[in-house]
Amino acid sequence: MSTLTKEVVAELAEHLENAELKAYDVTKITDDYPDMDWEDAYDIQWEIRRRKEQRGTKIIGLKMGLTSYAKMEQMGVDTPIYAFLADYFSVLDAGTVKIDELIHPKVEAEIAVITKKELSGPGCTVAHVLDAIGSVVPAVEVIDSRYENFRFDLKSVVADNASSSRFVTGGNLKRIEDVDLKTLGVVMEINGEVVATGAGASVLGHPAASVAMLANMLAERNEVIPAGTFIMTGGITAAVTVNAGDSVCVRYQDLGCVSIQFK
Ligand code: OOG
Ligand code: MG
Repeated sequence: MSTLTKEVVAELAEHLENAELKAYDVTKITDDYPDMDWEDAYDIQWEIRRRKEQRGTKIIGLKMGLTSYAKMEQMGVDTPIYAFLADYFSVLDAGTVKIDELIHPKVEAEIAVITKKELSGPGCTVAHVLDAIGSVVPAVEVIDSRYENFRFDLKSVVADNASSSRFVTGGNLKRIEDVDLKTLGVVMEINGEVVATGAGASVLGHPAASVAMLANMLAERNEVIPAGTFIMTGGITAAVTVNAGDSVCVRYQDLGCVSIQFK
């Protein structure tokens, strides 16, 4: 049940999208709308998506967030959420992100998949997902909450497109048959120093469970995951703050490295 009017949803979408596009932080929207609910929060996110598409931006994938206990603990929340990925979020492997285009970026190591069959909920399971995934690819996400000091509650962060801002994929692509998503290890290095390590199982016990949850959440809005969708399954480790001059490199077991520079 929504509680906000269409006008307020449109206003909050514009407010949060402007903060994203112009890189300034804002107070969390639940301070002004404490009674807003989940549906309101996703309505705002979908309105931001609609605004971007209307301007010609392409939506090139989906992501899950807050799917690992490390992330939930770091952010003080307990429920995974989803968001969309716009074309201009994508950065080339070994590419550079200009830090002044962002507010207070952090990086996360993630496992991404590309589906080859449509997935729909309710009732989508790990088995359905494993059957629908074509390939697995390493990804690093740059998140950049539009909220002051990265402090938010779940509804505020859902409305803010789950802090999405940039991402990079690279390394080697593998067929799902050739990867054990659960034991797949990752090592994150910043300027040559190991800052975080983890394995796929940190993501809801199995990264495919994250995709199943996405299909089931989308079903609540009568949406499906079309075949050919790129999906980031969520940060494996806690997110790490980056500064200008930092060089981030994440190594994935059998899948090579993904790197990104901040200037
Ligand atoms: C929300 C986005 C979380 C992930 O992978 O867990 C996310 C945030 O922590 O700002 O992208
Ligand atoms: Mg993420």
